[in-house]
Amino acid sequence: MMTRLMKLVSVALLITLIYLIVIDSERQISSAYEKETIQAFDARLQWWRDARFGMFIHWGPVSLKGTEIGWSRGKEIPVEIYDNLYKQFNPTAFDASEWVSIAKSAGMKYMVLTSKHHDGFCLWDTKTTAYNIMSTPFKRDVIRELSNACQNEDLPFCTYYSILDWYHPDYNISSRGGPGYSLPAGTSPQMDRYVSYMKTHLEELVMNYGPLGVLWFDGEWEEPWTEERGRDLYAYCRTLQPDLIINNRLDKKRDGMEGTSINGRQYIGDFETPEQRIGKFNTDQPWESCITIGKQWAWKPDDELKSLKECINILVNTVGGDGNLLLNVGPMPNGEIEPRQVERLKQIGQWLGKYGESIYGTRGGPIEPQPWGVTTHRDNKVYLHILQWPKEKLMLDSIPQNIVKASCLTGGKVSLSRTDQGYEILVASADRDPMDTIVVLDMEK
Ligand code: JFZ
Repeated sequence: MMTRLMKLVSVALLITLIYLIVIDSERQISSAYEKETIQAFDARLQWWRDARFGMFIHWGPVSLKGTEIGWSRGKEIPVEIYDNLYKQFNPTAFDASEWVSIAKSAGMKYMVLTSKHHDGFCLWDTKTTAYNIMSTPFKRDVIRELSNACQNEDLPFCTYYSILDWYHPDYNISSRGGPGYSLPAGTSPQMDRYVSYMKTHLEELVMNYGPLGVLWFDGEWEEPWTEERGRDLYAYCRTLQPDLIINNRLDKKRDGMEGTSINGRQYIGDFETPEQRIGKFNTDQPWESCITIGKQWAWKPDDELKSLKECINILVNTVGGDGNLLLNVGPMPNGEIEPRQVERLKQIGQWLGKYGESIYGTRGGPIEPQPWGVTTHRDNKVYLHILQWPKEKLMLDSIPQNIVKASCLTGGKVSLSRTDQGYEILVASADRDPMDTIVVLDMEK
């Protein structure tokens, strides 16, 4: 006969089991907003995953110096000089619709602009601080103009926001400061007060300039930021706009520049953020690599640009790994994007104009990245992006279905033969594209 204790224990076990099954079908993080079914999560991220390619923009008064945004404060540029650059910031050639049309000509499907970087300067008309664009000789609300231009052109407008703020006296880094940091005399930092300052910013950005596509947080790694604060801020932002997409940089668990989360699915935020590198193949967790077109995030005179081939290589390898690419440009102090960069972006856009069907709306795989290249797929089509032809034959041994037809998107003929080891693919050397030979396979299903 079962004792009462045994009954109690088995009921408890049953409840735990039911709980595990129910909870397991949700993205398990914590607050009400984070408990979302996988279906709802996928639906919310769909436009962004389909987009695959966006423009990142790092801009501010620091472009006057041509040094790195945020990081050069107190390093290459003394704090007193850095913090007064805004008084000369007058980018009269800024034209929001021009930036939008440059992004479009590059084939980019969304735009992420720094509204506030680590230096604390606000690119919009905020009521919270005078340290903003309206105090410059320019006196035009850049975020307003750009969000309007994006809306007019159906390009989702998104914004980057730095949690850490080396300018604001309430941001508590008395323990280990940023570059050149010293607390202003007589101030006593107060993190709770700083968080409400941030929340006002986010409310302004979402409610006055939204709906936003993505809120791209950064600067979570310093001591004053905690996981609890991250969780609270995530819920706060989703309350402002329920379908907002938020990156993983308000959690404390980011694994450095890899940008992945130490606990897999258990992180606050919707996607992972590898930085200056292509993320690893991952079809479970959404991810986005952010990579500069040159070497610096903010504008640098004569910065060394990536070649067209490098850019295409990065884009293709990213999408083949099932990620998005956020390619960064840093506009000049006069408000224009540098012509060399515009030229490169147009070349990327021309390539996408011809071969975009193998990128947009696809997912990475089914074959994981190989020494010869990567694969993408949509419906019953698989795209082989052959970046580096193997010396011998190109063998596909892990294609799960029968191939009905093979053609070459980049021109020329494909010969396909079936052997005991799998399918063999051949494109004559004259028909190979040095940038990327794209073979389209029509699959049975
Ligand atoms: C961060 C920013 O610091 C950088 O300026 C840029 O905005 C990028 C997209 O994101 O990059 C980092 C963050 C942390 C470190 C290095 C670069 N770090 O801790 O070494």
